[in-house]
Amino acid sequence: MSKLPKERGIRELYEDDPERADDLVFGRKADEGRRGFLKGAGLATMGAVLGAAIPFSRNMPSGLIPSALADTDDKFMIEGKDGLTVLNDRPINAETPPHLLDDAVTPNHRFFIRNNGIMPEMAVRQDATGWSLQIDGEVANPLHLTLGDLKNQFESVELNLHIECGGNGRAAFNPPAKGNQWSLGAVGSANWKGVRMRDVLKAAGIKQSAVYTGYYGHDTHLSGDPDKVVISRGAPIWKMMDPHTILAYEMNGEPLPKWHGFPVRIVAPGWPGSVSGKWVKRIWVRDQVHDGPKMTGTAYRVPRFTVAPGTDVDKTDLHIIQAMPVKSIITSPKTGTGLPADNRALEVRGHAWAGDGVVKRVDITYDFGASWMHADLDAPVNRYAWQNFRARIQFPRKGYYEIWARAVDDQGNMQPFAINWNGKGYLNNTMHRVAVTVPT
Ligand SMILES: Nc1nc2c(c(=O)[nH]1)N[C@H]1C(S)=C(S)[C@@H](COP(=O)(O)O)O[C@H]1N2
Ligand SMILES: [Mo]
Repeated sequence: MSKLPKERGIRELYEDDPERADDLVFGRKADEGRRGFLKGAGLATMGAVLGAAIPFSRNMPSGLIPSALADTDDKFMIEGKDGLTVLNDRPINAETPPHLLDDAVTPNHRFFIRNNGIMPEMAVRQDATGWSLQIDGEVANPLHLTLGDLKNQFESVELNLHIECGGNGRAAFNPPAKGNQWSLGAVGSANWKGVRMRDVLKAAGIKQSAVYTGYYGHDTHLSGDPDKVVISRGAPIWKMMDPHTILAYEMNGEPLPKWHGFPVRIVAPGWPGSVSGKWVKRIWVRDQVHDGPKMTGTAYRVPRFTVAPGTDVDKTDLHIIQAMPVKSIITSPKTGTGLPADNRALEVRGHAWAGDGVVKRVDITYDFGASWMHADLDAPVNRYAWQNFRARIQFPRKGYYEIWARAVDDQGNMQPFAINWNGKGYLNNTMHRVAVTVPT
């Protein structure tokens, strides 16, 4: 029986060669030109995407991406999500178009998904029976905590915290960087409820020798090899001891959705999203920098100095990304908006965030940077919440405009015009620009 290539998704497959894709997914009988049953890896992937079986898969037209997976905008449907752009379906990676990130608090159905492997069954079933969190390594009393223990033995906190994928903005790299071609929407700021990581580490009797953590999750490797770890990253102890780094079990008042790490995930706000381990089962307290998959080599590392685009940088000249840089997005208007006749007034809205820092100012221009105005910027509702901004523009005459936004953090760092290039496509915090036409 033919099988789906292990590390490619249905979408990519259908784009390359629809006939072959159909064959692989449905096992079509070449002689009859008819499909067999949807089975194997194809079925599993579709099940994961749709959250349901497809009873009449035999009758689906061949040579097309199964229509149930694609809406009119050529976007796959993901259970519990609305309007996300799917970049890959194996593993599932989906981002939110900026105009759908307009809410002050990102709702669950609009929060981006970045999976590196296959979601654990426990998350799909939303059943935490048998789940526990192990804390071991450089601790005096290793712990095994059930969800009940976490909720009962530690003080709960609810915080609005932003998470941005380290590769958000990668699509703009030139020369291009391999990996998910995120444009702007691998970011969100939700209300997370959980317990402080530091309280849990203290309860485990964290030792003087502790310098770093490493998480392990319940997700499984795309290869199907149960011994292969998908991703295991961490952060220095000082970041883990920050009161805003939490073990979350709720997202916007609901149990963590399956996509976001049910039953428990780390939220280490302001750092690459990859530090915020999902479906977490173990936290290993280390006496050295953690060396799990995606901690070493070139992963989540950038050159210590700026390099010309395309430069091959020696691994010894790379360092691990810590805080993400200052950034903003314009969530209204949607790019391409045309104002109605006889109206030249427009409200611009968006969000800004700044890694471990605070955004001090957001500037807006609608004349290609010749002049800038200060947006009205809210203080964060708590540290590490993104900050909302708005500005009122009165366009002087009809024409085509671009609105650009740039944020400045409390250290005086400002968003750049151009990408500070690195080989893996990380940390693109260039200014977001949206187009607007004023007809009269
Ligand atoms: N166990 C596990 N944790 C993980 C990942 C993963 O694949 N497996 N992806 C990481 C990456 S790269 C990012 S950007 C965030 C994305 O979180 P989200 O899917 O809830 O938006 O989760 C991180 N935590
Ligand atoms: Mo990420």
